[in-house]
Amino acid sequence: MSQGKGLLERLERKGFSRRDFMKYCATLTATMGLSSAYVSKVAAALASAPRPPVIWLALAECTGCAESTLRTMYPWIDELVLDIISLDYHETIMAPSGEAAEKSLHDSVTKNAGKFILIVDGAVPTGDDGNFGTMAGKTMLETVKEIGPKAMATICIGTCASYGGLPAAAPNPTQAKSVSEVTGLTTVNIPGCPPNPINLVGTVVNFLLFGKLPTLDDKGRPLFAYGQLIHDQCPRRSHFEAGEFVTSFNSEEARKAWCLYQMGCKGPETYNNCPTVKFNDGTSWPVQAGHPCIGCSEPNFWDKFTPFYKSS
Ligand code: FSX
Repeated sequence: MSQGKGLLERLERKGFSRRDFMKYCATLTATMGLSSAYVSKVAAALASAPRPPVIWLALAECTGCAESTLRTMYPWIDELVLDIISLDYHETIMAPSGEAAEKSLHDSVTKNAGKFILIVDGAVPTGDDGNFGTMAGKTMLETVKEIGPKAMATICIGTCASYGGLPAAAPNPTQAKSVSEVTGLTTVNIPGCPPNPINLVGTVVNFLLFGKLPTLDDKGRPLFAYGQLIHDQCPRRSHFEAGEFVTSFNSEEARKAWCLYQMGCKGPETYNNCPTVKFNDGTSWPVQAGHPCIGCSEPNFWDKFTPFYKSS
């Protein structure tokens, strides 16, 4: 797909300025935990670094991960995401279909064996020998087990691929599992239901800048994004410490200011950078909008955190 020469020129042709681009680079640099001295290096990596070939498999999921990655508030960000990688296969957005799509997949795997990044969204159904999920006449289970070991690295986008997520919720009729469980591979996990696309971009840019994937926590998550609890970064935290809790959303004042812990907020158990990065180009995030965190980026989401509106 996109072969990535002259990113800035293409963005400018679409009406997006260098200033927009540098603003995004500054946000990305801060998100990656790098000092502002790296902003120009991040910009250079985005604009000109060689693009790693990427194969993106969509398994059992709701497509929210692709939506959150590709349908951002400013359309040039999806261009950016698609431009920093050489996306050889993504069945939802690629032009070829049927046998031609399948050929693209296998041609890329053969040509780039050991050199491509595999991105997976969605869990892997394993019940009935994997027959709950098939693509091109093969089960998702067969496909991910065949392609995963040939990749240089595997990045799981979303909680489903990372830990099983919603498809693995009880009673888990398809026996859905995470990518690492079925392949035995160590995966880089970017959980969230959906995840924030800037954390994917940060992971790939870390690779472009430093030639390696970012440092991970013990659940496979990049520390730059998942190193702190939501609660520890939450602007409502002072109200938690003062014991001022919202028990119902019955006033605008309560919705805006008070701690949502007694409404079931899972911020004290959930690691993610939502409070600082936010969604929709930094516009807002669930707790800012008055909704408790539901712990969507943690292992065992959904079962562990339901019922959502009850404090644990
Ligand atoms: Fe899961 Fe993603 Fe939630 Fe949906 O691909 S993390 S159900 S937003 O789409 O996998």
